[in-house]
Amino acid sequence: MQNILVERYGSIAVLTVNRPRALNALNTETLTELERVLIVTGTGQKAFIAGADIGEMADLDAKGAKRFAAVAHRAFNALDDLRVPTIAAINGYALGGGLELALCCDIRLAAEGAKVGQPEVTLGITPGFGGTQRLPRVVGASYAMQLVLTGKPIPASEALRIRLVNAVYPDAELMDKAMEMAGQIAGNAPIAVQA
Ligand code: DAK
Repeated sequence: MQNILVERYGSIAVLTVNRPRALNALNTETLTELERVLIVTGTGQKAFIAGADIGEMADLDAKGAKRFAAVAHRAFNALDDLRVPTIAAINGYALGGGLELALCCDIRLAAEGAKVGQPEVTLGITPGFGGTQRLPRVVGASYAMQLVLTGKPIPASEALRIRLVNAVYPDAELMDKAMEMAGQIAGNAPIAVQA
């Protein structure tokens, strides 16, 4: 596994999406590597995940697009269904498929410098990895419509205001805060937490 790094700290696992060259964009290889984790984050200061890999998508025919979406849906549903609590530590851009992946996590924490959005419409496509369903469940139909229809990303402060993220921290503190929360959860009775 090169595109996904997994580090374990006792009972906490941190999954880092690791394609800094492409701002951690999700290609088929990365989607296939997605595993079971507690904290999900991206390599570097700039991006959590900048979206599905636009370069890979550009060459897809209809069958290929269907396959690409199926790989993503399998990976994202597995994350969503995970019985282990999951925290997205949004350390930078979470756009398109990146925000959709964060939406599969139970809890979203963001760095001050992060920007989140569903810019697919600006590319002439719609969110394809579950955002049309999961986003309105979190922020309500109206804000979901705004994000999906304008395609305009919003800063972390605005994401907090509409409760898309639970908390915003200075960039350098995000991982410590995520680890602290993960530690609190991991310290609780596992069966109760799973239930
Ligand atoms: N895919 C691939 N490469 C990406 C990328 C992406 N999503 N985002 C960034 N990169 C690459 C850039 O191409 C650049 O590579 P080089 O040119 O250096 O080789 C490198 O990362 C650095 O990016 P920038 O030079 O652009 O950095 P900036 O700071 O200037 O800008 C940015 C950062 C995040 C604002 C910008 O990179 C950007 O706008 N990126 C694209 C964001 C985006 O549009 N994401 C959503 C993608 S669509 C489906 C339906 C829909 C979908 C999938 C399937 N089905 C029904 C099948 C769509 C899903 C999406 O996620």
